[in-house]
Amino acid sequence: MSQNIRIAPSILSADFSKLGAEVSAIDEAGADYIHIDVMDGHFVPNLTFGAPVVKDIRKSSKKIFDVHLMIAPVDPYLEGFAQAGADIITIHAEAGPHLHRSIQAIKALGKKAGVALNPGTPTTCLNHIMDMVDLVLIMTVNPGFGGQSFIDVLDKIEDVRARIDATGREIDLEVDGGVTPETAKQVIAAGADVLVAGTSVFKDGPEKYAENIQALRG
Ligand code: S6P
Ligand code: MG
Repeated sequence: MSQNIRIAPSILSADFSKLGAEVSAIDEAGADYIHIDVMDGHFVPNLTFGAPVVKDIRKSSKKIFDVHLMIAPVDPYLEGFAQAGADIITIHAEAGPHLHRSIQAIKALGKKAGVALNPGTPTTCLNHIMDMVDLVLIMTVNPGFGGQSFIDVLDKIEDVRARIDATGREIDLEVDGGVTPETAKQVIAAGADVLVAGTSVFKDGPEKYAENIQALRG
């Protein structure tokens, strides 16, 4: 089966002193999605930015804004990110007790809904929501920081690929964390079709972004 591989550079690894220019640069370098890591210092041990920053960088690219909310609670903030220009809003299965209701809320805002699973979270949490989601994000690091080493959950990616194929629906299988040209081959072979990458895209400066993105396409 030919996979439509998409690359989603994570702006967590960008130069925050010129974030708008960085978003434009990865857009022009061939990014398919712009992966935006929102962290609250509570659900994950790091802080990044909120909806106002997403709103401001929205004018820097027309590409899909793939917003990854590593926050808890998540429900109070969904509308703000939707209004800021998110196209996909991904929440963590571990972030609260009402995953089904949170996904309903994202869909009601007219946005695509993603669900993220940390490395230790079993795929059984997908059992009752596969007919609602547009993206499943399999974390291959424990979230919070870029530049971490890849955690091998390839069997989990294969499981989710089978679950997605069984639905007959168009659902992205996104992988996030420690994605390099080497690990990209492995996760693509396991069934992933959207690859998040920070360090391996943003290293060596803007003149290398296009080459770095291409190197991940396998
Ligand atoms: C968690 C966050 C990720 C990272 C990702 C990309 O840390 O959800 O999106 O930014 O790990 O960074 P890297 O350097 O691992 O490719
Ligand atoms: Mg992320």
